[in-house]
Amino acid sequence: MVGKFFRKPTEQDGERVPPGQHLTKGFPVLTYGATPQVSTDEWEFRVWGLAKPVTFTWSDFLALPQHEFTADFHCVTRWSKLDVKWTGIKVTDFMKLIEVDAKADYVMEHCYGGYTTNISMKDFVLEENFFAFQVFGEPLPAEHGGPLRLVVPHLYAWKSAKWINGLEFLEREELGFWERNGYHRRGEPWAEERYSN
Ligand SMILES: Nc1nc2c(c(=O)[nH]1)N[C@H]1C(S)=C(S)[C@@H](COP(=O)(O)O)O[C@H]1N2
Ligand SMILES: [Mo]
Repeated sequence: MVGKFFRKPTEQDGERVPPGQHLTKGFPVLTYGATPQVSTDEWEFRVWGLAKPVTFTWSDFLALPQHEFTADFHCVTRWSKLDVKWTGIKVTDFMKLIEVDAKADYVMEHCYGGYTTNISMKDFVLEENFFAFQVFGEPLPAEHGGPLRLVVPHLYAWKSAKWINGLEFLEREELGFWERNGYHRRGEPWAEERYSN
């Protein structure tokens, strides 16, 4: 679909657009189901499974070092948006707050609203991954996952859980919502890991 909202990659950014993707200048909203409305007062974030169980509040998150991130965003439905500007907290900084069992090789991301998506520890615990609470200098709108979402730039955006409210650490891989419904367990855009075999 190349038209009003989509443009062909220019030569310059062409090498940043994974195969089978089109650039969009807008910022489409891709949500399965209703948009949860969660205030920062009631917001909680839980850790469980192969980790010491603990619950964090909004102020616990805001107390962590805050950074600006610029990242490209690739949806498996074939749109990509380059240079999204986010503000948030590094996954690696958050991980310093929790005690995870050495046997935990996988993580299930849990969200308000019930969405889940799975990721390996190798793909999750990276300097470039972050929890975002602002986009383009504004508080993250509810439709884009506010108050807080995960962003995992190197995988398709369905791994970037909106309204994330928990991490479940696992020894063996389990499948999240889209992964149980035919999508790839990992979802690396450059390898076009779109669907499970
Ligand atoms: N909780 C939750 N997170 C989600 C989704 C969802 O439906 N629910 N959709 C995913 C998909 S398929 C994409 S492409 C991105 C879209 O993010 P956006 O709506 O901010 O563009 O969020 C991902 N995270
Ligand atoms: Mo998506």
